[in-house]
Amino acid sequence: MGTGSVVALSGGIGGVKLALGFQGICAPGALTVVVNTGDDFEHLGLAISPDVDTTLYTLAGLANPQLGWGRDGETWNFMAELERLGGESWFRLGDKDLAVHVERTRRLAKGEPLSEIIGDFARRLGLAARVLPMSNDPVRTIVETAAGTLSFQHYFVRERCEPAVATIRFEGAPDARATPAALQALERQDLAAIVICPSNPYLSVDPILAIPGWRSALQSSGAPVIAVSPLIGGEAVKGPTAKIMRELKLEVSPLTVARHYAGIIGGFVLDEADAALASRLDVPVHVAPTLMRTRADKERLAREVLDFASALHGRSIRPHGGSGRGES
Ligand code: FO1
Repeated sequence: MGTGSVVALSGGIGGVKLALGFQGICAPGALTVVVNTGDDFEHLGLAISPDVDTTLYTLAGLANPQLGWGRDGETWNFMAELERLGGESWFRLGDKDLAVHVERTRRLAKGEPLSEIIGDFARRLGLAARVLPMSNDPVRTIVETAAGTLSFQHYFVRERCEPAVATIRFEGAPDARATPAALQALERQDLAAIVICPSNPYLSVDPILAIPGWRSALQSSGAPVIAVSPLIGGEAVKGPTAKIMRELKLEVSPLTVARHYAGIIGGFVLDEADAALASRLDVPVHVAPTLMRTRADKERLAREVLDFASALHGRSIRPHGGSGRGES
């Protein structure tokens, strides 16, 4: 289809909508989705990778459309029996989903890197896109809240994001290495854009950027790095982004998000509702409808992001410190 290749950095439900748009317009093998694994945890003795699985299921057309996570047409026998036995039931694992956790846990225990396991699952689910974890090393998002220190899923699912957030940290990130295959995707000669999907910047994108190799790889890539605003008219479409920004005493505005990515991005996509803010940004801006309800919405936004990237590439606009490979 001649779009060139694309690397998308994403969390779970929000970000993967745009990844799905890219999958729809990119040639087979041209899309690499690098996924946050700060949400991963061990539960009931199983290795759970929620954002990776949400990405796999969504791109494979197998996701539960109501929940956004887990499988469509799921059954819950395991959960019901676990509850009957008095087991932990706050984190719900459907029967089909359970197979993924069991198989991932078995292969990790044998020493296989997470990226190979996920790559194999992606192939078996028939994906044309490449899905890679941000790192094969464990990184765990820890949320310091008014209710104490919480691991990510305890904060997000068990406590329903209710406790006020004071700080967020990424345990293991300083010593983690970026996934080598993901870094290689950034070196492709046909790379058209690196896209920071409209995921929660503080919970879903920051864990990726906290890994030392990622920030520098993005800064030295020859392709434009473009972030898509996760806020529309001062609110997140879904999830706690705006709530967390208020708790962190940040102005709830796409300007705050764009500034958060300063030094990395060479362009920012604002929603039409926030068009008036465009002149206040110090990176090039593209204004677009960013609400993605239908598949057509997702593919249209993906196309607009690629056109924006291509215009930036032509104008040789680089993020601060960028090297400018391949410009003519
Ligand atoms: N989210 C929930 O709100 N409740 C759940 O019980 C739940 C279970 C679950 C199981 C597997 C999985 O891959 C994801 C699951 N999620 C659940 C979603 C997930 O934990 C969060 O949406 C993400 O971590 C945030 O991106």
